[in-house]
Amino acid sequence: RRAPPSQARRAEVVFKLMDGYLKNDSVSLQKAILDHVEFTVARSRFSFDDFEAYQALSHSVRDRLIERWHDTHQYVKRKDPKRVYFLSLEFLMGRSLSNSIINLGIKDQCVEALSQLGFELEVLAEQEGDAALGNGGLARLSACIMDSLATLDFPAWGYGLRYQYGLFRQVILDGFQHEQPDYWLNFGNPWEIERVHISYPVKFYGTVEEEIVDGKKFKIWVPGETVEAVAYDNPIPGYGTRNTINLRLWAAKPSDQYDMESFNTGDYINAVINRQKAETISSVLYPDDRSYQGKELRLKQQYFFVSASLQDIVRRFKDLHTNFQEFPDKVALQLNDTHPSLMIAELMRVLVDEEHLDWNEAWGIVGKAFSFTTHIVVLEGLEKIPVDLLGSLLPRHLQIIYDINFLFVEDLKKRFGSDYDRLSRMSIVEEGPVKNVRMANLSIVSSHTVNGVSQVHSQILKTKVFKDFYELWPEKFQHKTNGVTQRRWIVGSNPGLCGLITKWLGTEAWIRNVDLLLGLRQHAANPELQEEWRMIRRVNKKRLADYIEAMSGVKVCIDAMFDVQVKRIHEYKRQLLNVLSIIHRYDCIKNMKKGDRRKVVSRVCLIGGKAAPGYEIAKKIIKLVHVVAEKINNDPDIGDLLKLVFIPDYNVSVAELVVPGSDLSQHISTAGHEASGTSSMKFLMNGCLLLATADGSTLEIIEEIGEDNLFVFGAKLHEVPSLRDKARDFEVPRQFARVVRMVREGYFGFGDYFESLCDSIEGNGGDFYLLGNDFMSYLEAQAAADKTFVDQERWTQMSILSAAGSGRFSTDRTVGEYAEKTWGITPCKCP
Ligand code: CR1
Repeated sequence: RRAPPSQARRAEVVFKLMDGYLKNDSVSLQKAILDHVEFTVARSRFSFDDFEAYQALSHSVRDRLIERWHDTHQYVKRKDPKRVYFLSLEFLMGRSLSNSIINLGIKDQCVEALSQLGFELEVLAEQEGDAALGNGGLARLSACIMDSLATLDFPAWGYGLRYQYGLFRQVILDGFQHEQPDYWLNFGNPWEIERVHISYPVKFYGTVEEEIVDGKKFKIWVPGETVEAVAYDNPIPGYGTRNTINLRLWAAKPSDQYDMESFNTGDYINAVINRQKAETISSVLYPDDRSYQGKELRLKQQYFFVSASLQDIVRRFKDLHTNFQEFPDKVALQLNDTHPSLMIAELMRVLVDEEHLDWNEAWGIVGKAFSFTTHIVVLEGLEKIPVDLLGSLLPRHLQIIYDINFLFVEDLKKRFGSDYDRLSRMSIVEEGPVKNVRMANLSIVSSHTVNGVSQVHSQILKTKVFKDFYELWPEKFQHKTNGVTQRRWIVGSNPGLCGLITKWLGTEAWIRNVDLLLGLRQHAANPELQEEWRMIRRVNKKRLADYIEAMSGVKVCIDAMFDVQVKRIHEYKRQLLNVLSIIHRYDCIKNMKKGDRRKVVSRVCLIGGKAAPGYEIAKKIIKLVHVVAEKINNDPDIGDLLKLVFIPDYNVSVAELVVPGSDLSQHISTAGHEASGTSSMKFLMNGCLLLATADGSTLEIIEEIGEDNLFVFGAKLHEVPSLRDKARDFEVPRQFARVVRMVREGYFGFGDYFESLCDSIEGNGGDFYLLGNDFMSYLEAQAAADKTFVDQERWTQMSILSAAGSGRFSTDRTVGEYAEKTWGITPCKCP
């Protein structure tokens, strides 16, 4: 074989052939699209449909992303700054085409290139399926954070899992939720790059033995099973910058060493089938966003993710460094909730068992590398792993966790003596009939910082959930209020509003510097802006109304107030409270004299969201929405005064349609239960008014835009415990009792089926989420919203002030704070 050409010789050839970067004018794009139709999609240039055009366009865009992505890598590698690794088991990316085109700044050119070929960008964008590799808030936050990290030029990587099945599709049959698999890769995914050469073995099971190296004893883990983790890279472009970072997702493949034994028995076919089982590790996303307790496959996913990511990170570090003391100067490891927290034990194992550092040295490095964010408010939500399960799957890690805990508890004893209650609360290992590892305790003990996702959430962590830890290490506790990216949530999903904002601010700079939105405040009362603002909102409402009609058959009037609650279905989020108030509204209209109906403000109530497949009560709430909707929408007496529609299969791209088209959006969790909430921020940015409880990030929204500019109601955080204590003496308001009775007694049908649902808010000692308690103040807030809606000038002013005050809720601000206060990284802008 001939020797490969030298690097220099190759570079000469490459430069001769290249006439620079790919060009972004419309003719070059057109040529690229046609080339991809012919050679990538393998259809004829002279005949291809919308989907094929989408594929070809996507590949043309992807080529441009890859150039920038290569440049960014090379540049960052040369500069070798400290990088942050954002570790998350979930990323809810949604669609990529429009977002990439916007961030690359080539939208106009693409529109032009396509129009001559007879295609429309908007139509092609609809061809793309959502990448739904996550459940809800936590996962969408990860996606928004990636956009901001790229835009702000931070040297950052995202790591996650490439599930073959994303979050289930919600199909409604006869008003009931059914789950269908989301095999999202069926038609290929142009946004990922398979890196067959980047793969790592990941080990499971086996035993721990000892080896002696240079006279010293070391532990060595002899695995029972090995699978291969293969990298799939997803370039994430920044807006208004060349920087394009990487989201690396791992897929499981059988390893050459996987189960060789079964081949020796001669049953070749079954041995192959067995091997294939390795792939199940990354095959499906767990659809329950709050409990995974005790599932072996889930634990396998976590470790698979952790092990592959850390091998990759360590390899990158070792490319340029030999001394592990420098590791924390180059690497910040961000734990997105406890899901990736096994990486703590894994890093200890790598440093001690493989790199042969001594324990204390390794522990010092771990403590400087990790930071931990929790997204949970209630103690019961925290993740625990049964010791038995952990010990069998990851024997060495269990030993390490025990050792970390032993040293930690010894330390505690020195400080707190024999305060055994405290020690047992703080211990990483929970004693009891089933011994568990408390992943949050492990994360706090091992990280240099811990934070909640809103001000009040962080306060609750300090005073309740992690009180003991706060008393021990007050300096570790920080707060970082969540955000959302205005690139997707205004520029992408609401182009009309984007243009209007730019016109009135006289600059596009707000797309990178969102604080500039404050400049809208001074125009909020300007009738000219108000008029244009309303026009744009109307166009969005029309688009949403068309969608509603297409999917539900219900025709809605766009003069009505579009009142929306879209999010995962949970008792604490209180969709049930919303439905009950809709029943109340219906009941009131029915009992009104005909003449009084003229005063009623028409409403279109939209509710959407998925229920975890095993969450009975949540599923009943979905059914209730449907039966109530059926009754109201078909009541000729009601007409356009009230409509109720369930939006099925709520996901990122549905949100992009719903958010810009709604007038009022509801965020009505019982105070103290929503860690932050992020959809409220999207609605706010789009000039939608909020109807909300004083919970999570709403408190900061109130601070920012003023209480007069949204509708707030309900029990306050400090009142909740005593209200619960006094629940038995609470006299349920007549109106509340009446609507619950209507449900119970079968006014909408299915009375028996809804009995347990009614019991959950009325039964003995029930109503934990205080629906009855908040009902009257909720109705008052609803009435206030009605009253304001009639005064369109006032409403529009509030709408403008909402958008103007939304700058603080951009992930650009969130990420900037993490970079400075938690990760210690600075921008590294690719020239
Ligand atoms: C919280 O419930 C928060 C997001 C993002 C959620 C929500 O209030 O806005 O995280 N938690 O921080 C979650 O999804 C699995 O936990």
